[in-house]
This record gives sequence, C-alpha cells and structure tokens, in this order.
Amino acid sequence: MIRNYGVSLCLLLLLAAIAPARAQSPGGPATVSVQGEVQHPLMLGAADLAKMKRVEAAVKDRTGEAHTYSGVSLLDILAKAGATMGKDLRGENMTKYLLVKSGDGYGVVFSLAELDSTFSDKLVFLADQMDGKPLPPGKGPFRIIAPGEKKPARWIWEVRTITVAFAKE
Ligand SMILES: Nc1nc2c(c(=O)[nH]1)N[C@H]1C(S)=C(S)[C@@H](COP(=O)(O)O)O[C@H]1N2
Ligand SMILES: [Mo]
Repeated sequence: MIRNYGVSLCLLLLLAAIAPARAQSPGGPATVSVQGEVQHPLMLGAADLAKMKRVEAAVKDRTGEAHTYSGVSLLDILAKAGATMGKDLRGENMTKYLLVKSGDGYGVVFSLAELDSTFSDKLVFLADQMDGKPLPPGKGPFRIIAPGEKKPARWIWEVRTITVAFAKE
C-alpha cells in the first residue's frame, strides 16, 4: 500500500517534470508575437506563415556546414503588422528598432532601416524550415536567418517575440 503510493507519486512527479517541455514541442513556442509600435499586433503560427510569400537561402552555419533555410521575410511580417516602412520610415521613425527575444533569454536587435527595401537589399527572415524539414528540436519552430552576415550570432532560435520600439537615450 505504502509502496504503491510511492510509485504513483514518482510517476506523477515525472509527468509534472516532462509536461512543460512537451507543451512547447518541438523546442519553442508555436507562435511568434509581433508587438509594440505596430498598427496590427500579430500572433503568427505555422498556418499564418504558410499563407505568406516564402523566401529561402543557402547558408553556412558556425561550423561551416551548408544548409538551406526557408521562411518568411521580416519585411513582409512587418508590413502585415503595419510597422512604419518605406515612405513612412523617416523622421522620428528612424530611431525604431526590432528587438527579437527567445525563451532562453537571448535577444538581438535590427534597426527598421536596415531591413527596409528602400534602404537596403539585405534579406532577414523568420525561418520555419531547414533543408525542407521543420527546424530541429531546440532550434525552432522559428529562427531568424540573416544570410548576408559573417557570423550567425543574430540567427536567434526559439523566437518568441518581435517587438518594434523607439530607441531612447
Ligand atoms: N535563442 C538563441 N539563439 C541563438 C543563440 C543563443 O544563445 N540563444 N546563440 C547565437 C550564436 S552566438 C550563434 S554562433 C548561433 C549558433 O547557431 P548553431 O548552434 O545553430 O550553429 O546561434 C545564435 N542564436
Ligand atoms: Mo556565436
């Protein structure tokens, strides 16, 4: 009786430990929140991204291994959210930036101007596939890829939030 109770308790504790990890399979949250200084805040899931124009890039990772990532341009995501881009990206809007945060506390920034096609042809995108498959556990489901960059430090994985904000002194 006492022994059975002990086994059940162990099972319960095990399940409690596993549950949070399983809730966010495979690794990260299933949606990305686009928020802050935008007209239409978004919660983007796989189904939303699937409806948008896709881009892809062949890149080398930190170890020199080649991979093809595909996903949706940050520019298209920002346009959908109603961020000030194109002709509206001037004056005080020139101090706006994008803060991208992950569940592990890592974060990176991009200025709106560096992403805007009237300023630069630089491609930065939210990837949901690597080599034609969902991103590997721990690196997905969404990851930023900036193909033109010499090191992948801004290729933030497990993206949770994309926040547009004004830089302040
Ligand atoms: N969420 C998150 N993304 C991150 C990091 C991190 O610590 N957390 N490290 C960055 C750094 S410094 C590098 S070099 C690359 C490494 O990616 P890889 O492990 O796929 O080669 O991921 C980037 N993305
Ligand atoms: Mo790194």
